[in-house]
Amino acid sequence: MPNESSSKSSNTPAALLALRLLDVSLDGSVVHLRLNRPDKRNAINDALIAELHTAFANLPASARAVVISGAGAHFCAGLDLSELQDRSVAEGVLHSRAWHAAFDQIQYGPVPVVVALHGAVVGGGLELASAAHIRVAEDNAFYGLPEGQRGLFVGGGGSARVPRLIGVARMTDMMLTGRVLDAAEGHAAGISHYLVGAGEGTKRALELAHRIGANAPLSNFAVIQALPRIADMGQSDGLFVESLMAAIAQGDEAAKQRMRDFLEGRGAKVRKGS
Ligand code: 1HE
Repeated sequence: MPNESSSKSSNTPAALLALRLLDVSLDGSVVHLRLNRPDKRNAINDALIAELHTAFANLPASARAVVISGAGAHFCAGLDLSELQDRSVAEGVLHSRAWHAAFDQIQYGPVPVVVALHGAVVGGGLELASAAHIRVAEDNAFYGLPEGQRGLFVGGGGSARVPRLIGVARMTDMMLTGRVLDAAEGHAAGISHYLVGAGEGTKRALELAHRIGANAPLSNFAVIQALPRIADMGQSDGLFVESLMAAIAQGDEAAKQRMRDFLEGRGAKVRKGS
């Protein structure tokens, strides 16, 4: 369960305390990062991308999971359009690569990431959400890819990650027509794993993060690092890597202890509805 008192404790690394556009709090072993530019609807400028990168490169050793949420009425309005105007083609490529580097830190960082979505989850905001491992959406969330309307293309990993959630055909429709999915449509399409009431997203995300954080760290590592890579491989290669990963995970003392716990009646049973 989440701790009653979230805090910036003395365990918070100095690099995280220095962040300005990300509000950082520790909830026990869960690090909560809140996008904190509500007056700009949490639009992602260069500074915020750099802070996301810094945050994920400097998680405390005690971290078992991360929650990302957004301050104000919207999760994220995507790319900060005010920074785009004077960029050359070469600068544009490097800008996109900086987003890739930051979001790769999220997807392939040390611990699972749960994102709490509400209001606008658009453009780069949807790209950010798709880099997380678990998505909780409030029923006021909506999803759009207005890049087509703005004369842009996705540049934050969206063309690689979003089709893996909703398929190339749905993403094509969103980008060509500007179609906006509401929370229920986004849930049915595969964007969110959990759909909750307004104002309940962060609480549910923290609960899930604590539940995830209670797993053996090596199992979580295998799920976030090995599973997506195996899914991208041919079957024969994938099965070989699966065998290696399975043997590594089950050889770990944490796994052995958990198996003993179950066999000696201390482990939780698998129950419907859990
Ligand atoms: C912004 C941005 C932004 C708001 N960049 N400043 N993203 C978009 O095309 C989405 C553009 N934004 C919107 O459609 C709306 O702002 C929202 C639906 C998100 C929210 O609407 P609302 O009525 O609550 O807020 P607002 O009045 O539109 O905006 C409040 C302020 O935030 C205002 O600034 P102000 O100085 O006049 O108060 C807006 O200009 C500012 N703001 N969104 C800059 N995006 C790696 S490639 C990724 C490519 C993309 O992400 S393209 C999609 C960009």
